[in-house]
Amino acid sequence: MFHKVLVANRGEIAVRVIRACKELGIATVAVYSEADRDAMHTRLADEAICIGPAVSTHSYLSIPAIMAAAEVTDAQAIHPGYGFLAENSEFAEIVIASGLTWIGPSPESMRVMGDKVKAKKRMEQANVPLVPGSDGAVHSVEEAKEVAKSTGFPLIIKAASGGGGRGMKIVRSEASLATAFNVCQTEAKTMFGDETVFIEKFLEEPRHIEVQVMGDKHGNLVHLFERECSIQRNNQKVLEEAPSPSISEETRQEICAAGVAAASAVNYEGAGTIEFLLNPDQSFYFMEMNTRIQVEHPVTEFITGVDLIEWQIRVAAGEKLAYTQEQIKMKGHAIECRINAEHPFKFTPSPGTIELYHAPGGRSVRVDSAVYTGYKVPPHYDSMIAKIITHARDRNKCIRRMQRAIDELAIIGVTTNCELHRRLLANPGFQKADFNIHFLERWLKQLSL
Ligand code: MV4
Repeated sequence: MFHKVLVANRGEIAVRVIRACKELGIATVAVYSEADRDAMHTRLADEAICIGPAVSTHSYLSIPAIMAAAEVTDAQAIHPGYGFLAENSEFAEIVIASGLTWIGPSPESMRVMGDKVKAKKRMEQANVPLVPGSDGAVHSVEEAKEVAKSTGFPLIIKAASGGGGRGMKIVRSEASLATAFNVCQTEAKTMFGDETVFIEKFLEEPRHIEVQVMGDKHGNLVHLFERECSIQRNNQKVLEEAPSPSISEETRQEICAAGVAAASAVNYEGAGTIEFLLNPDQSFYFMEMNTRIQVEHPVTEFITGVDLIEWQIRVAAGEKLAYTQEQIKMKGHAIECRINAEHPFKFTPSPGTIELYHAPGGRSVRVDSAVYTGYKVPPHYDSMIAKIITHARDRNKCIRRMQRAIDELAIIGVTTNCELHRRLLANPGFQKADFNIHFLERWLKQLSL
């Protein structure tokens, strides 16, 4: 097992990784920007190295600065968390080439899944269901018109190097295809340095279901069931839950098996998530794979009892999974609400000093956060300041527990989106689980707040 791990991240996920390391008896190194001198991760770690100014490109995204910090502290391994460099295969290569252990999948797995055209090719070979569309990349408007003959309209043009909603264009008619295709190619070139695009039939009313997997270095790979992530706005998740209230037990078996097949096809090691689109008729299709731990991992931890960060570290150290697929059972229901320092309905960021912070407590309420009374929420990073996760025997009890927890949460000094969560949790459509990826945006439009 490692004796020292460097956490190449900040905020709540850095605190989460530091906690897991401490419980494993591993010393920790935090890296922080000048804006995070007083941040919780900086204080909790055994050692803390300032790696640069507030701006991420010169701190949390600076590979030389992070590698220098690992060297001066003699860290054996690096945990990238999520965001920043977590899915940067060059960073993973450099970590490994420097003789350290990368706490994550192989750079090869990251590269394949990071290129959505290569990923779909690999999925096709593994018989993972794909949205009908182009056979690989589409290089011209003429080719796009050919594909449109089979997909029909609406279709969606996606950047191969995109993901998470970036570099996508929905096309509803032949007349707008040429312009959309050219814009998508140009934007892809600008945003990702790669103009490769592909086309899929656009699914109008899908849900977003994702399957958690964990693989070790000995060929063992298991799933830890699915999460429902349809409650989102502009591709920003707001509330997630496990298990999904929208799928049948039969679909659960099928979609989790598809997740395992997808991960096996890239010899996946560590924690990963396969994202699917689920149609109202329960047909589902591969969307993309995230080769990192995700923000919403705690809902899976609550229903399975598995500590995913602990197992990321153990697996990276060469340990075998302690669980067979049969031994992984799900129990009850879990919900996570992302608490952001932002206006609840305008979504404008609200940085500033937290004059008072009081977290909820009680049975089966977990708060993952890096804030405290007196903490200054910096404007430089994303606005999420806490995650409240609740667990209960069934979904209705879990909703009530979350409502109680949100009511107990006290944050004075910055505006938060607690009111959005309060209204969402009380919304009949949400309570009946009658929603898909458009639910929140449609409901907010109705509220016209
Ligand atoms: C789609 C789709 C409908 N049909 N692909 C959004 C981000 C990236 N994961 C891909 N996304 C979508 N791909 C087809 N063929 C709808 C979306 C989509 C979406 C997916 C999941 C969760 C939220 C979303 C918000 C907007 C669009």
